[in-house]
Order: sequence, then structure tokens, then C-alpha cells
Amino acid sequence: MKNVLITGGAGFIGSHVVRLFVNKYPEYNIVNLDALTYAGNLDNLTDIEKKSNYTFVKGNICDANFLQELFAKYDFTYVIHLAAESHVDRSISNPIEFVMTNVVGTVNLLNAAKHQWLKVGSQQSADSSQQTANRFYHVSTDEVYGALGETGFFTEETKYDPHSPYSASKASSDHFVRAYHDTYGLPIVISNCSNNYGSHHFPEKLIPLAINNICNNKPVPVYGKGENVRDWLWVNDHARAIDVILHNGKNGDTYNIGGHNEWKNIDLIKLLCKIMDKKLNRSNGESEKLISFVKDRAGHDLRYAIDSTKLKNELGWMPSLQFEEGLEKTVDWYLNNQQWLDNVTSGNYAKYYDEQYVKR
Ligand code: NAD
Ligand code: TDX
Repeated sequence: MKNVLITGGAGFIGSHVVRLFVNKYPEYNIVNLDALTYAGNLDNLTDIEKKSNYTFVKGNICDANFLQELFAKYDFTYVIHLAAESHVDRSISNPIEFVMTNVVGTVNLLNAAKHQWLKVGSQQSADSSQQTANRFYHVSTDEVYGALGETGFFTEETKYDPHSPYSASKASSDHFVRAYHDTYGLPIVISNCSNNYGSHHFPEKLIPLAINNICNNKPVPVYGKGENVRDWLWVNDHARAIDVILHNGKNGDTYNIGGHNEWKNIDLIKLLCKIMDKKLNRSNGESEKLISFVKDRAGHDLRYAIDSTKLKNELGWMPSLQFEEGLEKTVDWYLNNQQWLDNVTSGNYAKYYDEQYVKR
């Protein structure tokens, strides 16, 4: 039985990755390590929490000693690292938390993996073509590439040019992961994905925030003129890509993941309003009246768009779902899970799982 560490597995994307791996790989013992910050919610995983190949551990990646003990206990074969502070607006008001978790936390994890996998006397070398039994998979974002103008795409060769404290912290963590590969020969792989959407998305992010506000007849804040463009990918397709890259990606390589699905924020919100009118039996155009243009985000990147040709050509991955269908599915999920939404908006979801904590 291989032990597989997934960090941040109680968050939005992490919970989908945990679910996929627990269900698809009964031969893996999936250890979900999560600090349960405001964004981590064990209610995201109630359908799989009792499975025998799943273990939850509450812990913080900023605690280096705790990580070394955890690696010694489980001797992980793979690490899939998703734990992060993930919201750009929060990074603007509190950058240091992003440095601590996204940079220091990632380096702590790298150190723990290096300590466990590259013991003194091991035959590992810094040869990037070497395939090894272990793998440190770092989940990153397209935001490290900065902003595009009206045309063009981010490829794996695009120069890093982060603008927000969030993207700067993610860029820094990406550099550290590559440095551990180049310097110590740590077997790594990195993926940079575009904006995800789907179920269990915390309602501070654009799509779930808009759904929640429309339901409650509250204004839907659109930053600036709503001209900024994002490339949206269904979260389950991201999880599928992570599965493919973990198992078949090349040691030391980077893969871009995206849906070729660009939307101006204002067009996306208008589409969402139309879907919501239909679902809530409102007259056509009623939800759109809630759109409220507000002050722009500082340093707001104009456009992101991912070229995922490498992933398609080398590993055969393609998005599985059309955006309109995925958005409707997402709306349905939120309408059918009002209790989840009420719990996360009230902060009433922090559960204690003392018996499973790893003692410090
Ligand atoms: P999220 O904020 O929903 O979840 C983050 C999880 O990490 C939470 O469960 C939280 O409790 C946990 N966590 C935070 N700090 C921690 C710490 N110090 N120790 C242990 N656990 C901690 O984030 P998400 O949207 O699911 O993003 C997951 C990863 O994917 C992040 O690395 C993010 O940068 C990346 N990413 C996200 C998107 C997106 O559209 N959401 C796109 C591309 C890449
Ligand atoms: O209320 C809002 N109004 C608005 O117009 C919010 C919350 C956002 N926006 C705009 C800002 C962006 O142009 O909508 C777009 C999407 O915003 P977010 O949902 O905050 O996502 P973004 O900033 O693009 O970052 C997301 O994608 C990349 C994730 O939060 C990151 O973790 C991921 O790396």
C-alpha cells in the first residue's frame, strides 16, 4: 500500500483531488493534511471520510518538526501539495500570511520530503531525466505568469511576472520546488492551472459569491468595468489532470492546465444571472439588476489564458465539460446544498477530529 500525502485536501480543489484518489485508488492510503483555516472544511469530504484508505490529519505546513514526524511515520511515496492561502484580495490586505504558508510552508514540505527520500548515501542525482519512485507534485497557478493583453497565451516557457502578493508567493514557491529538483535531485513536477469553478468553492471567489448573493437578492460586486478575462476550468477536470500528471508527467517538468474557456467577468456574471433567473423562477433580467460595479482590485491582472497543448499532446488530457453545462451543474449544486453555504458563510463548520490529530 502506497502512502500518498495530499495537503490542503479540505479546501476547494483539494477535496476534489482527495475524493478522486480515494475512490479511484483503493491501493493508496490517502493522508489528507490540512490546517482547517477558514477555507478548509471537512464537510467537503463527508462522502469519503469513512473509507478505509483515507486518513485525515490536522496540522500546519508551517510546523517543520511536525512535518518531519509525519513523513517518518508514513514514508510517503507521493506528495500532492495544494495547501495554500488562495484568495488574491486577502493577499492584498495581509501578504505575510501568504509568505508563511505558500513560501515557508512549501519549503518546510520540500525539506521533509528531501530528508525522507534523499537519505545520505542515496544514489539520487540532480539528473532531471531520472525517474524515481517518489514524486513531489506542486499545484500552482497561471497567475505566476502575470497578465496578458488582448491576445496570446501562457505557455510553460512564459517568463514569470507575478503582480499580486498571492501570485508572488506562488511564484516563489514554484522557484523553490524547481531549486530542490536542480540542487538536490528531488523528484518533482509542477502544474500551473487557470481559474477553477465547481462545487465546494468558498463563496469569497467570484462565481460562488455571485451565486450566493443572487440567491439572497444582494448586490453582485463586479470590479472595475468587468472587462478582466479569466480562463475557467471545471474543478473535476483539474483533479483529472493532476492524476494524469502525477502518474505520467516527466520528472522536473511543468505542465499548464486550462480550459480554453475565456470569459470577461461581466459576460460570465450576465450568463450566471440568466441561469439563476431560470432556476429561481424569476422573470428574465431580474437577477441582472443586482450587478453593481465597484472599485477595481489593486493591480488587477487584465487577462489570463492558458495554452495546455503540452498536456494534451504528451499526456492526452482534455477538459471534459463545456462551460455552460458546468456552470449550470455548479448552480444546481449550490441550490441543493444551502446548508453547506449557510455553514461556510457563518463560519459554523470547524469540526474537531482530535482522535486523528498527529500529536506535536
Ligand atoms: P482553498 O483556499 O479552497 O483551500 C486551501 C486549503 O489549504 C484549505 O483547506 C486550508 O485549510 C489549507 N491550508 C491553508 N493554509 C494551510 C497551512 N498552513 N497548513 C495546512 N493547510 C493549510 O484553495 P483552492 O482554491 O482549493 O486552491 C488549492 C491550490 O490550488 C492552491 O495551491 C492554489 O494556489 C492552487 N490553484 C487554485 C486555483 C483556483 O482557481 N482556485 C487555480 C490554480 C491553482
Ligand atoms: O467580488 C468579486 N468581483 C469581481 O469582479 C470578486 C471576488 C472577483 N472579481 C473579479 C476578479 C477577477 O478578475 O473576478 C475575477 C475572478 O476573481 P477570483 O474569483 O477572486 O479569482 P482570481 O483572482 O482570478 O484567482 C483565482 O484563480 C487563480 C483563485 O482565487 C486563485 O487561487 C487561482 O490561483
